[in-house]
Amino acid sequence: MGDGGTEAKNLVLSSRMRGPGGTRPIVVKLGGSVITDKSRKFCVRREVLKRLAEELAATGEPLVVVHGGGSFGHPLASEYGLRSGLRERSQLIGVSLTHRAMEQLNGYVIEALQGAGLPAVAIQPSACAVMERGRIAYMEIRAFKEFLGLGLVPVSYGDVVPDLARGVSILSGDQLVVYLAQKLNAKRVVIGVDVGGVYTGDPKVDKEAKLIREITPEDWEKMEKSIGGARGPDVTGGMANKIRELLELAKCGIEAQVVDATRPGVVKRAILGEPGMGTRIISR
Ligand code: ATP
Ligand code: IP8
Repeated sequence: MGDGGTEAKNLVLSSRMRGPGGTRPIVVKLGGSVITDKSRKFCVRREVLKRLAEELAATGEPLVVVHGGGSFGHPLASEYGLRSGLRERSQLIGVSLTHRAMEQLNGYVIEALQGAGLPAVAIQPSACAVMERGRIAYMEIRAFKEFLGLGLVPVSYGDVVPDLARGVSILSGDQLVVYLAQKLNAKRVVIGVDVGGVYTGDPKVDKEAKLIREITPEDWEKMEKSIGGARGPDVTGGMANKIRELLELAKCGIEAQVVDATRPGVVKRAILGEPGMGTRIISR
């Protein structure tokens, strides 16, 4: 252990020495379609999580991890009609249950990351974000910055959060990824899903669907109609909404790659900057 006081002081000093811009992290989303079975309520894929955690740890990069709701958050948010906000008191228990389910899934993610040797720390969006009409109006991100600077791995997730106009809203992991990537000046963003990237149609339904290698804000209008939602309950709009969010990021010059996180090694390679996998969301 050594001299705790001096060690802590040194760590703080070395994080300050990285300068005002701090560490440029890579923001990684572990999709709910990957870490849970979206066709079975509350079904976590522990083996997949373990493998992904080991991949993340092997990169040695500064990371911010965000995960989606999968079969934990979405079924409850849908059951209690939380997508369009609060209309009656009977929904309040749904807010509590949805948040609790997300905390449970987050617990599995944190455990897996710790198991792989990563110093992961959960940051609860409902305690630091406020939305207005479904968009983040304010979020306190100082803890993300400070933890990153110390070499910790902040881990956040899609959540049910206060909304100034609607009572509550569902903050998707995708909107959160984009917000954090902008505020933390991310080097890049990697989005892990359970398919090979973005296709001309849902590849689970349309066997003829072709992988789209790149999407730019200019292409999007032509493509938008064919890009569908998600399989199973999903209150945040599935693949099409993911791309809409990521295009905003591309406009700020931060590239995102949507990759198949079910294939071993792909997430690690994407984090390390290997091109040519999945779909790049970019701006020319
Ligand atoms: P979560 O929101 O729980 O985190 P996720 O982000 O991992 O989940 P989804 O929102 O479920 O993923 O989106 C991935 C799903 O989108 C795929 O399983 C696929 O079936 C579906 N999909 C629909 N249209 C397309 C498309 N054009 N290209 C690729 N996948 C598509
Ligand atoms: O799965 C949604 O986050 P997403 C979170 O990233 C909840 O869209 C609470 C359903």
